[in-house]
Amino acid sequence: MNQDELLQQMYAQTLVGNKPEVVDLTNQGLELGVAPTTMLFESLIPALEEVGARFERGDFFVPEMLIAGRAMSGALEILRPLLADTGAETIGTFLMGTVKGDVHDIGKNLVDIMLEGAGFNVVDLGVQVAPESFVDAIKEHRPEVVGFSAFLTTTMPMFKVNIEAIEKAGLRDDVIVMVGGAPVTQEYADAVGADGYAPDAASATKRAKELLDQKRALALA
Ligand code: B1M
Repeated sequence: MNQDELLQQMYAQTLVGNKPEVVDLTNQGLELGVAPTTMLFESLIPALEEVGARFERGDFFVPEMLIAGRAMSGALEILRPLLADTGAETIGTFLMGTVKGDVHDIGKNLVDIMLEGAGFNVVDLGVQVAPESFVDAIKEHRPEVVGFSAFLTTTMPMFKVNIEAIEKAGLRDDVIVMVGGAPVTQEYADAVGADGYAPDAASATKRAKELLDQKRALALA
């Protein structure tokens, strides 16, 4: 099998949620020398985008989304150490979580991987994270950046609730707040008072570093 055939099969098997086959293809891809990022951006992510499109059209239902998500997660488990291990020095702590009411975590996990690759120490609180859990974790881990992920229009309002909880705890000036997730926009991030937004994992990492550099430069001034 050549690289193109492998990527096509990986796309097709992710689409139908065949986790064992996707895991097998991921390992085969590595043996063939296919770059982890190629598998991610040319096969796995496009497959999940198509799953979402089919769900919107009513051709797929929740179980299909669920198994496709599991297939993608199976591949990510294998690719994670390869994507995250760049040997970068630790530049700060990033506290991450999917907001209360929301169970989507694949996109968040991908952001974690890229942040780790860029040198962040990532503390991930998982999914359905309540505002008070974010506050407790800020007190415990003293992160430079806190990130909220939301993937539903119905859970995006939790950004504001979380920010208000952090303000109420007197911690707002201590942290940079970043938000993201499929339905989130820069306008929405501005409206809820977040410091930063990014549409995908690579730009989230870039934006987090920019914001951290700005904050550190201001502290020195
Ligand atoms: Co759900 N789901 N889902 N789902 N699901 C979406 C998000 C949806 C867009 C599908 C659609 O209609 N096209 C839709 C949301 C519509 C909306 O509100 N706008 C939807 C829906 C409606 C639902 C349910 C309500 C369905 C139902 O029950 N009727 C339900 C809600 C459950 C809940 O949370 N309470 C539900 C459930 C699920 C599953 C559990 C079955 C499963 C999740 C599995 C899992 O995550 N472990 C699932 C899946 C797989 C999807 C789709 C198909 C794929 C999501 C994904 O992983 N994408 C999704 C369709 C789609 O997104 N097109 C869909 C790949 C991932 C790499 O991209 O998540 O965008 P993404 O992450 C990106 C960026 O968003 C960004 O970087 C990531 C990596 O590049 N990013 C950040 C993420 N976090 C960031 C944080 C940052 C910065 C950037 O800073 C802090």
